[in-house]
Amino acid sequence: PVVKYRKDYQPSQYLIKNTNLLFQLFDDYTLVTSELKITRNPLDNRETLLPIELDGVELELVSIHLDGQVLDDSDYEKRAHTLIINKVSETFNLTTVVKILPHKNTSLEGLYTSSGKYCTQCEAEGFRKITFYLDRPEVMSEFTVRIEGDKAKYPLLLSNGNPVDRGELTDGRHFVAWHDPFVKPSYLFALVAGDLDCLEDTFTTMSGREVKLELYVDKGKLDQCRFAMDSLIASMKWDEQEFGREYDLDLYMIVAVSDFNMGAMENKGLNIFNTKYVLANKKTATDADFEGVERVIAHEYFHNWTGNRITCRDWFQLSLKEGLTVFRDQKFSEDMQSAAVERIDQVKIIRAAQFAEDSGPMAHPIRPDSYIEMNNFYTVTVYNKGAEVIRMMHTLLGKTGFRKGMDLYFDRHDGQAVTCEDFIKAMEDANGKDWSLFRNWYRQAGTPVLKVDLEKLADGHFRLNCEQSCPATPGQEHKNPFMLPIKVGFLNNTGHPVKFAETNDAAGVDETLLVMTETKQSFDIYCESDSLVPSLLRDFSSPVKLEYSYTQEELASLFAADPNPFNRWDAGQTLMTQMLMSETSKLTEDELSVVDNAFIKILNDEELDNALKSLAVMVPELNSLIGMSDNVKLDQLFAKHKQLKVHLGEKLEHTWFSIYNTTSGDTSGDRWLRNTALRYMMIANDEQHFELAATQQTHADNMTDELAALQVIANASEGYRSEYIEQFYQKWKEEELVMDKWFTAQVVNDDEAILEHVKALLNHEKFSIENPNKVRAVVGAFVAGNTSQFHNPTGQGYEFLADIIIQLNKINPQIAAGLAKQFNQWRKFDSKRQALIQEQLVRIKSLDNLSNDVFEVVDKSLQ
Ligand code: DPP
Ligand code: ZN
Repeated sequence: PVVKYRKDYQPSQYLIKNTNLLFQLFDDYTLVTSELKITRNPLDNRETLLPIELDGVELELVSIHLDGQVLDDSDYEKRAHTLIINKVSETFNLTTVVKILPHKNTSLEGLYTSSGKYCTQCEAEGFRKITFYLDRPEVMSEFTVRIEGDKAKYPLLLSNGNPVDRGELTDGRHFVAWHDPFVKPSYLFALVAGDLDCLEDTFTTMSGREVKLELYVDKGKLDQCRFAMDSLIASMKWDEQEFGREYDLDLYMIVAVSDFNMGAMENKGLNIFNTKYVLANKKTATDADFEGVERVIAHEYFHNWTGNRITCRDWFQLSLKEGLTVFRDQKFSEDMQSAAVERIDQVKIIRAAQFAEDSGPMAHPIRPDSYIEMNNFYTVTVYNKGAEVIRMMHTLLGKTGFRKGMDLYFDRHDGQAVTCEDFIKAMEDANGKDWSLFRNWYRQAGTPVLKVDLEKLADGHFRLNCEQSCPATPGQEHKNPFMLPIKVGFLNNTGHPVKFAETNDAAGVDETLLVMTETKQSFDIYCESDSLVPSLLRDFSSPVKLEYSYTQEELASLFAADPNPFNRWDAGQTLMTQMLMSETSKLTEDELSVVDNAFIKILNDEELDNALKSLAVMVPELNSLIGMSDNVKLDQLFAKHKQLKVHLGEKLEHTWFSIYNTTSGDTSGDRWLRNTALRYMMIANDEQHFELAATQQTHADNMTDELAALQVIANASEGYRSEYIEQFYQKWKEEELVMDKWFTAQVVNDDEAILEHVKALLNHEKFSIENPNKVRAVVGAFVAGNTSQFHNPTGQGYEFLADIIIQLNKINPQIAAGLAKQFNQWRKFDSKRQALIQEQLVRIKSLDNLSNDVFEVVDKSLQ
């Protein structure tokens, strides 16, 4: 496998002005004819014209013409992944015909079929599985596409842009031609052919243009589309209001397909979506599903400006569009839902998954320096930490300054393929800043540790001493300091928020933003109070690990009264984390009562909304605890984690019961709290409360409640399970997405025997190893969601995962590699588990025909 380095970047010597494609879809194969108008890149300053190397993978070359002349065998060379044409001029036309096999394509990259329809996925480097091309994002071309296929089977033939021609052919075939007036890189190309239902609507843009909106789904699913359409309309409006960005084509299409590696894809004018992020109605989708749909619809729509109009120069710059677009979808969700709840969800992802990645063998900066397989770098670091970095800019500049920077970025770079550096520069220039230091966020991997203490210098005068450091990561021993925005406030010794000042004579404020730019820095605080409890890093203002030696009482007082809802939640999490991760093998009675007292206060707080209450009374997830630390005693952690949950269930059983019976269930917050109560009640006594859960499952009029009940039932003691699991199955077996939930509910049971059940599910008629959603629902959910059984000391969980990775390596390398990353944390565990995981990694690495995707992950893990 070849490693590609960011430092080796050179502009492409050639560009493709026009791309003219003909797709002829036949039952067993597809013919792709491509006519490319190629010119020399004006940015190229090499002395000689080199042979042109086109990318192409798994293509059968049928014919090749250069400027209308057939090419001799000696004029070109076809290798495994490239087609090299030796003698070309400054401008020329190249025509190739290739044969491809979409029906056999299980990698779900390039052109493939999914339940009877054709669709594409080209990002990052899938277009080379369709035709020979300069498959790199800086090559932006004007596309014309003609699709021919059987009219009865494929009445719909879609591609990017606007339809410009259509007509009948012989043998029951027809064609449609498309033209996309916007130049685009190949990764944004899309094609769909099928027989689908369509929900139509329109949107009038801020300048008064009418845009047609079309949402295509499998037949019979129209009643699950309204929410996605409304989310699209809301996103279009929001981007106009918040960023002044208007949609640019007259048509916006979304097609939902069941077999999809990612969540969705932002192809110009023709988004292709995983059904999971389109289909939703109250009966089939949970409240969390609705939020997911709204977020992903918005994300792909926002890419039209941040990604499509302005794209990436090369794939090392992926965070340019992804970090920024995640940040934009986060802001959108904060405006649509509760800002605090959204922020908590965002930070949970950072702590559980991104901190884990940052401390493992695949740690990389948000702008990576090298990769073997680009697909491995669609990571929580590039996406979610990338979004945190953009958020810090927003925090430092404020909403107005950030908007100025965005406006300048759009003005300067519309229609271009640019770099992360161009984005930072626009932010700097628009605001007159020098952000040399800020760039370390783009260069350095690893999670910074921020250590803070509070010193009392005199009555009314305190000092916050801050020190930052960042652990070594692969290839980066020494780290320079980061620029850290630190939002702070204070409580006094009676647990009330107090005003304070940064200088002796300034007026008091409730909150301030400290900006740290050095390794060590101190900040003076003036406040008339005997003692202070600092509320640090409010809203998680920098993506760091905070260390402050809070006492349990201090944390309890922040948990009870911090006016910043994020920090209030976080204080509870920190309180429980400290106890769970301490050296002791059991929690003491004192510790347990600190938590249950704190919970009672939260649950009785009439000001706090139910969604925040539910979040506050959740014990930190095992993944998050593992992700945050470098060294984990798993058995001890599992035991204490269980002890805490059982204690909270039992001790507060009456409270849970009364919440369950008095909370209405009309809003998502209500349902959440009620189902949280049900979960704790079942932990306390599943025999006694079983009837409640069974009744809820049977009579629920919405999937949130129905699934919550199924989940607790599937987790109850043996003997209770099958009847209700079967009932759910019979009711929902025709709804694929509901079946995914049904599978997942069954794999998280903390029972030794669960692995056998998981294996049996792989043979279930509704399971398919070729469908990524199903793999995620069973295997992904077991590995990531059943932490204690995945890490069963026998090693059987590890062997199981390795078996699946080996099987998927051939079928779908991208999904296989994603699963292989689940082994990446192995060096944090005890030596026995380390040996067991290492054995599996070695077994995978020794495979013949190991894909680049999986190789890169296991090789780095073993280094
Ligand atoms: N479709 C993926 C996303 O939107 C990759 N661009 O993040
Ligand atoms: Zn994206």
